[in-house]
Amino acid sequence: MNGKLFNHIEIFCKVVDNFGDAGVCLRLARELHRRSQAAVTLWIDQPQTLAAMMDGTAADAGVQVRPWTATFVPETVGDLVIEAFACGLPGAQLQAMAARGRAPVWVNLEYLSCEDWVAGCHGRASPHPSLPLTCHFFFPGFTENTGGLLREAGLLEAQAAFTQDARARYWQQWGEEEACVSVSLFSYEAPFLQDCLRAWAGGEERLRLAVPQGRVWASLARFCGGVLPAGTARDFGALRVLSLPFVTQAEYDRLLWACDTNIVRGEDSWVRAHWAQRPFLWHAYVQEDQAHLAKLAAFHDWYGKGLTAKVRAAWQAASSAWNAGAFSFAHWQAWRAHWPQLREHAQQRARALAAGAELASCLLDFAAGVA
Ligand code: TRH
Repeated sequence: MNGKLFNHIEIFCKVVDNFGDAGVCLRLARELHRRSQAAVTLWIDQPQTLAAMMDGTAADAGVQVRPWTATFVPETVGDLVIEAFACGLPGAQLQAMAARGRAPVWVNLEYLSCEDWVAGCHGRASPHPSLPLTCHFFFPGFTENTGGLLREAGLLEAQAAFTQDARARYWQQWGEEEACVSVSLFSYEAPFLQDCLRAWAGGEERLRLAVPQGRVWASLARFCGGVLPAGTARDFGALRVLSLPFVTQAEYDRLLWACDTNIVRGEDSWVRAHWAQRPFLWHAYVQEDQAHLAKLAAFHDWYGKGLTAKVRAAWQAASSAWNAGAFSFAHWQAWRAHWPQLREHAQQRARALAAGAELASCLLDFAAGVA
């Protein structure tokens, strides 16, 4: 469907921490605009979090980013209102939605998980206790009967066009020679890495560890003798640590495409790692009640399908160890040995996912269905 059913879409986003909430909402906003041509307003409590990720190209043209402050006053209420991650719409917005001749479609976008219960909850409705409004729960997902994954039009084609030359040019812009194994590292703190860093430095394989500035730098600083300024690199034996600045989302994708493997985290970089079609490890965002461990187990079950027992065991052991804070050089070696099979698997997975539902398109169809 995706026709022009909606003229104005509002998204409300509160940044809990880090970049994922903002990053997902930005992608969603762009893609909703691209697919529906609706004007999209993204209300966000920390617009500065978005600034570094946006590239100011036409993709952002149809998206208006507005600060969501404590003194929020509703403007023209959208005909589709998306509440990101149960952030709680302002009372004044709810009143304005209820006062509209025809109530807007109200969708709560949930966090991504592979767990079985997701399909059962996707699409459920919850009437507001006192206002004539109904909130609909929309769950992204990897499987059928969920809301799918964000994937902008042309993404896989762009990734496929990122050939050896583009890869070499990518590294040259950082003053780097191409010829070595490249690993991007965008995880949460990883103090357990000291053993690996020493082994990489003393190893035979030339390895480039490309690390965007962020939380994991706290764990590297001890080994590197401090945080390397963004844009600089230093060699430690066979290991070359390249410190990168925080770049736009599009540039971050190119980093993922340029690497042989990627260590990602949270929600959005996790999805992008799938589209990058390289072996990857996912550092799950730790939740208070340890709910992330169930998410991780469900991901292992889902992603592990189709891998041979040996490959799966090596990958899963590495993934579990990273998330348990116990990743060692032995995990690295066992996992590293299977990258060719894991790369093939990643390509198959991406193709299968791309044949399924795309989140923005699914959300528009879903909203049209309940309008
Ligand atoms: O930053 P994250 O850890 O974000 C989140 C938040 O913690 C959130 O509260 C939590 O709910 C969620 O994880 C599960 O990781 P994530 O989701 O990968 O978001 C990072 C975003 O930053 C993503 O959109 C990619 C983007 N990015 C850039 O644009 N440039 C960069 O250089 C890098 C490294 C990332």
